[in-house]
Amino acid sequence: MADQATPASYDAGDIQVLEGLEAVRKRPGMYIGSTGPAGLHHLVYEVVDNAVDEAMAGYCTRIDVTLLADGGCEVIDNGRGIPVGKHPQYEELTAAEVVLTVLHAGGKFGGDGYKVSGGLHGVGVSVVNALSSRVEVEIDRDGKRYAMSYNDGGMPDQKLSEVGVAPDGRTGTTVRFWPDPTVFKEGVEFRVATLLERFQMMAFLNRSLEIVVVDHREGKDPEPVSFKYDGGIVDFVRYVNETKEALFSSVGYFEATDDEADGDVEIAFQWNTGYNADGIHSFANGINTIEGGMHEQGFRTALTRVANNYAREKALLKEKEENLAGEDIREGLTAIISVRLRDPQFEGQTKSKLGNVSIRSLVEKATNDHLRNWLEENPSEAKRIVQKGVAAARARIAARTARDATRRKSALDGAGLPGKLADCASKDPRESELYIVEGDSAGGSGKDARDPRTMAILPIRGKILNVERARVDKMLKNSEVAALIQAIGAGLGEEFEIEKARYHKIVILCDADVDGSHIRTLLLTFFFRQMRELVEQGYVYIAQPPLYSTEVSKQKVYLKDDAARSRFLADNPGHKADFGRLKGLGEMDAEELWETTMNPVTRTLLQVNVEQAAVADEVFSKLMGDDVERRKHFIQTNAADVRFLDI
Ligand code: 0RA
Repeated sequence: MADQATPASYDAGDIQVLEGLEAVRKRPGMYIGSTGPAGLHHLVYEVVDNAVDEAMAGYCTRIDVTLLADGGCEVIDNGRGIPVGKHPQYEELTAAEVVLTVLHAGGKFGGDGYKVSGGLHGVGVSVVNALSSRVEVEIDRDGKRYAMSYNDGGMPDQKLSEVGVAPDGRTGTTVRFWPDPTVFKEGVEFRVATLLERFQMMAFLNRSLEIVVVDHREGKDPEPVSFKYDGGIVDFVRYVNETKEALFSSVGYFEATDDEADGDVEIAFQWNTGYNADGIHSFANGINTIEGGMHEQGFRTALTRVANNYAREKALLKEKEENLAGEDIREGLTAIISVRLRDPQFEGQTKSKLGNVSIRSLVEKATNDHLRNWLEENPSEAKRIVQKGVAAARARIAARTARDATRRKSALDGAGLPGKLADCASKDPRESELYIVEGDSAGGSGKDARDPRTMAILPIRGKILNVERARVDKMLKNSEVAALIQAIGAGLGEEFEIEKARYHKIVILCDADVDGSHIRTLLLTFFFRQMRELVEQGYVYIAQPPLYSTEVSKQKVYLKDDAARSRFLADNPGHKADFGRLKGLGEMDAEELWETTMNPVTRTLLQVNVEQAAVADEVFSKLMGDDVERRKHFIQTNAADVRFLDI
C-alpha cells in the first residue's frame, strides 16, 4: 500500500473539528439519510464500521452486537480501544471524549488505512451520540478499564475515568446506545434480519473477522448468530451459488495491489448453470456499490476480452463465428469484486457508483493477467464456461427475434399498451403510479377506486412466470410478463432504459396472505432481475391492504396485520368483536380499497430497496431457484418477511 505518512498510533492533533452536535440534531437526515428505519439502523452500522476499521487495520478479530432487552444496542470489539489521552486542542477533554462529541473526529487519526468518504458512511460515532437518549462507553487499554456516559443527545453524564483493570489485559471498546425516540419518531425498534444481512456481508468482506449477533429482546430468538469466513469472498461466492447448480466445483480467486492506483482488489468467481447475467457484485471499502462503477467496468472489459481470446486460441469459437458478447460470458457468473482504496469517489443517484478511474485499469490489468492464467490452468472448467457462453449467444439471438415479434404485435394493439391496462390520464411519469393488482376482481375494485388522473391499474392473473428459471425468449412469450413490460414501457434486461419508464411509482398490490406474498415475490424477482434500476432508484413500492376488519360503534375499522390486531385488542379490552379476517382484496369495495390502501393521504407504501443486492440475490435464488425443498422451507419460515424491504 501507499507510504504511511503517520505511524499507526494516535496523534490527537489530527482530530478535525467541524461542527457541534446540535447541527446533527437539527438536521439528522443530512448525517444518517433519514429518521426512519433506515436511519435508525445506520446508527448501529456507524458503531460497527468503526470496529471494522480496527479489524482492517489488523487490530480487531471479533465484534459482538447485542440487542438489549431494554431496546438499546451494545457493540463490543477487541480492537485497540479508543485513545484515552488528553487532547491538545480541547484542554479539558480526552481524545475519547472528543471522538464521542466532536463531529467527524471518529477514526480520522493519522494517515494509515482506507478512509471512507461520500455516501452516509463514516459520519462518526459522535452522530450516534447526538441522536441517542443515552450512550455508555467502556474502553480497555493499557491494562486499565475506562468508562464514560452521555444523556440526551451528547450531554456528558460521567466524564471519562479509570474504573478498574482490563480483564486479562484485553484491549477494546464497548459502545452501548439507546436511540432517541424523539428523533426516530417512527420507532426505535431494531429489525434483527436487517442487521444480520449487513453483518454477514461485512464478515464475507473481512476474511476471518467474527461478528456475533445476539437478540435479548422479549419474544425474540436469543440464540447467538455468528458470521466468520476464513475463505472471505470465496466463501461469499459459494454462499450466493449455494442454491444454484455450480458449473464446476472450484471457486476462482485472485488479488492485486497497485501503488499508483493507491488501492487493491480481490476477486472471486464461479459460474452456475443459471441464466442470470448480472451476478457481479462489487464493493469499495466494504460498501456495496450497487450502481457499479470503474472497478466493475474494468472487470467486465477484461473478462470479455480474455474469454474471447481464449475461445479463439483453443478453437472453441470458429473463425467465422462472431465474438461472444459480454453478457453471453456473464450468463451464470457469480463474482465478487472487492476493492480498497484511499480516496473512494462515490457517485450516482444513490452514491453507490465508484468513480475512481485509476481503479479501472488496476482491475482490468489484474483480470487480464490472472483470469488468463486461471483459464490455462483449468482447461476443463474453461471449456465449459466458453460452451455456456456460446449457448447464451444463440439464445440471445433467438430472444432478439422473439422481442421483435412482441414489438410488432404490441404495435398492432393500439398505442403499444396491453389491453388489460387501465392507464392514467397524466403523461407525466413523475406523478404517475402503476398499481399491479392481484386478480381481475380486485383489479375491478382498483379501477373504480383510483384517482384516474394519476393512477393506472394493471390486473395480473394468478402467478406470473418465475423468471428465475427461464431465459428471456421464454419470458417474452408469457402474457403477464409481456403486459408488465409494455405497461412500464422501458424495455427489459440489458436494454432497460429507466428514462422511458411511464411511471415513477410502481405499486404491487397483493393480498396479505401466503399466496399474495408468493406473487409479490415473483414480481419483485422479475423487477430485480429484469428492471433492476427501477428497484435501485426506489420506484418500486408495496401496498399494504389490511388483513383484518372489525366494527367499533358501527364504524368499520381496518387492522393491517397481526401486530395491529393485538394492539387493537389491548386498547379495546371490552371489544367483543368477531375480529373478522378479510378474505382478500376482492372483498373490499372500491371505497374501502381507496381509504385503506390507495389514498395518498392515508396509505402506507413500503419502498423496496436493494442495499444488499448480493444477499438479495441469494434470497431470490432460495425463493425462486431450482431447489424445491429449500424453497418450500424458506417460504414457510419467512412467509411474511420480505427481507430487503426498508421496513
Ligand atoms: C481513534 C483512533 C484509534 C482508534 C479509534 C479511534 C477507535 C474507535 C472506535 C469506535 C468503536 N471501536 C473503536 N475502536 C477504535 C486508533 C488507536 C491507536 O492508535 O491506538
